[in-house]
Amino acid sequence: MLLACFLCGSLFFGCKQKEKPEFLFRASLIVNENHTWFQAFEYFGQTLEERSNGRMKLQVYPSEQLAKEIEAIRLIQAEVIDMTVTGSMLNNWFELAAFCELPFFFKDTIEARNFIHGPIGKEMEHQMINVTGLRPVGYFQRGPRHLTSNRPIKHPDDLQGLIVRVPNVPSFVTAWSALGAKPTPMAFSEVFTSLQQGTIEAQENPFDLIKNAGFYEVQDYINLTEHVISWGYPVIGEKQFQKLPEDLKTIFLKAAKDMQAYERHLFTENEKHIKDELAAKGMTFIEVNKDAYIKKCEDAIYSSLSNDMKKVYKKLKNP
Ligand code: CS2
Repeated sequence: MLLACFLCGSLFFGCKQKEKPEFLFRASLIVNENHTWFQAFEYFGQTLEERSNGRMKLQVYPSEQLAKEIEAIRLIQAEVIDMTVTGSMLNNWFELAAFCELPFFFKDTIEARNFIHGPIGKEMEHQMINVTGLRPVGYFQRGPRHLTSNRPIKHPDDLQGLIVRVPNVPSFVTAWSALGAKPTPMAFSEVFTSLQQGTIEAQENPFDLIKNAGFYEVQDYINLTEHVISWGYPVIGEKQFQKLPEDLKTIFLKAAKDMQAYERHLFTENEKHIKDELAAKGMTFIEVNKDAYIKKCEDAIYSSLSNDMKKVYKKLKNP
């Protein structure tokens, strides 16, 4: 082995070059190795390497090991790392990103998809590149977000004062405050321990993340609030992307397209049994009074928007 490396390194320069890629990307994800995003990124890495003959490689870091979501965005901007999956967190940089996860806004994934492919979705992608320096290279559809807790919460009146962890996204804080809870922004990787220690009492996420992070060990109920229909964008730093020669750019974008299709397949398959799996882990599902939830927070969400955003909101609600 040593001899082989020696020969390879000193005699056959080409062989050594193959080991060290021209472009090594590092991706930071919030999820662990069992999640569809991680598996899709691994697949993406293999595809990049194969199709570029080893000129491009990808290292994928799970569970916020490399950085929390908001730090990952900053590290990509600083060119320290290269990729992540993000969405509404970008609301901390530009307003339009709030639509990625605006509570009780999209009714279903069809509405969400029309938005993504429509003019405002395109404008959002444009702003992602120009304002935040992150280039979206596809999107991952997500399941609806639900509230988990240790007591049933059918009606917003049941959640008075409940300490609910939310991602660090302004519209979540607005919505959960209006509903009567105490929203606490926190990084995803800190949620499990905080639930265990009781510093927070509840959290909200789609079924896949509830399972992936093992929240069933510390939460008994899933209140079927479906309060957010959303998606996430796999992104690469724009500066990093622009450093690629044209042939590698083409390979990169095509591989990203294939990753999106692969993830959609994994996601669709997973959604078929995820609810049963969570039930088998001991979680109880609670039907909620969704109208009461909507009524209690929609005015607050609308009022928190800027005038420009209010116009977009109205236009999307009444096309
Ligand atoms: C996740 C995030 O932290 C969480 O709860 O579900 O992906 C969240 O949706 C985002 O911050 C999106 O940018």
